[in-house]
Amino acid sequence: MLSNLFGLKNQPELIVDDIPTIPCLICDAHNPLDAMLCKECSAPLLIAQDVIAQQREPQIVSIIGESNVGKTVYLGFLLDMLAHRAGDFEAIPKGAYSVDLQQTVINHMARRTFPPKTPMEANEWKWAYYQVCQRAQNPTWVDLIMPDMAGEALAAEVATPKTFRVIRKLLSKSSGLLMLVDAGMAANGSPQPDFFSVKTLSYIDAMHGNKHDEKIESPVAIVLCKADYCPECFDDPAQFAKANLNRLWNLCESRFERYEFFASSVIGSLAYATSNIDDTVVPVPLHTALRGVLEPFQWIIDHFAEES
Ligand SMILES: Nc1nc2c(ncn2[C@@H]2O[C@H](COP(=O)(O)OP(=O)(O)O)[C@@H](O)[C@H]2O)c(=O)[nH]1
Ligand SMILES: [Mg+2]
Ligand SMILES: [Zn+2]
Repeated sequence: MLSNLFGLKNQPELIVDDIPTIPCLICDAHNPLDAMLCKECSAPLLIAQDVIAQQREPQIVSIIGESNVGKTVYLGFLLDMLAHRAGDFEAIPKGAYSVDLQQTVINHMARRTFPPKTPMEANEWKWAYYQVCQRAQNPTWVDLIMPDMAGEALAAEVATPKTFRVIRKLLSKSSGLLMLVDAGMAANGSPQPDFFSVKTLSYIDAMHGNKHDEKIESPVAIVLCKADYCPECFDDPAQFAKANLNRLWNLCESRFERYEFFASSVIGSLAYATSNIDDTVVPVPLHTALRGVLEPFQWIIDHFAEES
């Protein structure tokens, strides 16, 4: 099974021009054996070796959503919660680079600022590779590779498939998706979050190429984030989606076997100030209060478990 999945036999090394190389699990580029990150897409290479050594399939969870929806902030806090053993999870970062994203987000929020925008270039994205298990009677470890991708890159790939190869490969190899949708914008009556998420899911649907009566089985958690702007979203996220993101709700029901809506927010209270760089009004997070950050991830993990 492992060899079929990644075209690897017992040895991950491949000889290219007399030099032993290791193929990247995401983009298939050949890299020197001692490299930590892929030279093409910056994905962690350690996982290729671990997959062989530990004889288990890696579970890639991708966080997707439009630019500015809150992916970086959400992922940073999620990783930090896992590192604090929230929900009885145990999470081991594989390589110091895996801790960078979490550190950036926590440092900025401690200084009451939001982290900077994620660059569009894939080689500047921060990837996190963690081995995670929930301490139960028979704990099973899963490898989680979670890249913090730029929303613009996803939008470009969705609009013109195959322009961003890394994204396509990544999504096709993902065992679960966390799709972030801006609940605040949706509650204000903007159709943009609904259209963007419908486009993204229809891209994923087309990529799977399933027949019209076959639904997609990978779990998709739809995270209605910035729910502090519309607290009613916490009461019944699915009902909120049905009312405010109706196109998305319908597409999920028609094409996806396992999906669930969650409300999430990382903000306790916000203030507004004028930026000292360009005079625009910027939100200032006065304090963080995490709500609904772990739940979508827990749900994805539970649905992996169901599969195996
Ligand atoms: N009110 C509120 N604003 C948020 C929250 N999370 C993120 N934001 C805002 O959304 C902006 C973009 O967040 P970011 O994580 O960089 O989005 P990304 O482009 O999807 O990675 C931040 O600068 C904040 O202004 C939240 O939980 N509540
Ligand atoms: Mg980002
Ligand atoms: Zn790569």
